[in-house]
Amino acid sequence: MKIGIVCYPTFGGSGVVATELGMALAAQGHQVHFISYSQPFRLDVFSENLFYHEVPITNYPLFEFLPYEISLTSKLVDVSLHHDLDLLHVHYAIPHASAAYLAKQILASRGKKIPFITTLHGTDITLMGRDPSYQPVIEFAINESDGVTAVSDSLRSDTLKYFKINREIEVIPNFIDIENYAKPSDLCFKELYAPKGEKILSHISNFRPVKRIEDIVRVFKKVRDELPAKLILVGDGPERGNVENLARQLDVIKDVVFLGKSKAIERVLCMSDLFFMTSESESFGLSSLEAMASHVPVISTNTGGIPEVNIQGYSGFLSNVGDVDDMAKNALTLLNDDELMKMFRLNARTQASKFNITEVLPMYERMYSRLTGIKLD
Ligand code: GMT
Repeated sequence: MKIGIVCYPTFGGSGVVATELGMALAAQGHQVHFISYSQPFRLDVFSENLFYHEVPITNYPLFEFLPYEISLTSKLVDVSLHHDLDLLHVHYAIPHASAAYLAKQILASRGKKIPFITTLHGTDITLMGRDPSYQPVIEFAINESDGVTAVSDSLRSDTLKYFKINREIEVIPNFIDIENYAKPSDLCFKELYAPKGEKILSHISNFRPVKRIEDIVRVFKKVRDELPAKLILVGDGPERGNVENLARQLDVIKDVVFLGKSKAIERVLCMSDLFFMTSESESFGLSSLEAMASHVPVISTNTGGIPEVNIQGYSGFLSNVGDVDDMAKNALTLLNDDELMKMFRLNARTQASKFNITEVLPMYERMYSRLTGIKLD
């Protein structure tokens, strides 16, 4: 099958999922064409089945705002025609679903029929999509998609709650390739960041306010008051300054490491004792799944789709949003009990294996086959 994948190329879960999905499809023999405004950061185009097409954005003095959606639509038309694509799969509804809808109409006028799938990831529904300046377009584009998927039951319910949806939404969860997270912990070089055997706590995100990273710093302060510990923060974004200031105010800055948009995710997780996800809203929480695959228990909030991934008292602990006392208590319960920690580490890996790519990829392939009429081998 020839599949066009549209995604954001930046440091965020939807782009990661789209990229990993495309690379896995290519490994299965499908031809995959990524279409984005810059190369997705996890995309390693070294396969005869993988292609990348950049959306050129042309400026003109009249435009105060660049018409990205038009450039994207034109690119979708161009790639679909010239590479004879069978299907478009867009990740994150804004503005990808409406661009795909328009591209489909333009292609039909040129005699090419092509279905498109929209995968909803989270803030395209729960935050941005609900904004009145986007809502009617998103609702229309979801209803006009040939297939719609949501990454958790929670996101599916939110979509039905916030929009008038007259079609089916299939839940296809996010996934990981568990083999990529299989390193034994003695190869983690933990002493680089914890030379005195300190516990390593970590977090990975795009540092948006919805992640409530300041809560992590507050929890870290409470933990570090009790035992030697380091906090490793991966990613960057609008909250970085506030997080750094708070770490200074609470006098923990010397034990907080900001790694920026590092690609060394597996290495950080490999050396971590606990992973934090303190979000106010989270449709799935891909980075906590990556942590669990690396045998790292997760201290999280209980919002959105997180409880579908992190299981209370098994792979980690869940608290109400903002309850830093409970999160610190839970973190210390695990950090102070080696036997319990050992059990949670194994449980985390077992729970993550339910989301292995071998389980999830066939769900997408079956949907592609149904919509295109192309039989799978
Ligand atoms: O806000 C983010 O974390 C980025 C955002 C995205 O679009 O990349 O993440 C959303 O999609 C991820 C992949 O499906 C999910 O794992 C995240 O939970 C979701 N973020 C939110 O719902 C806040």
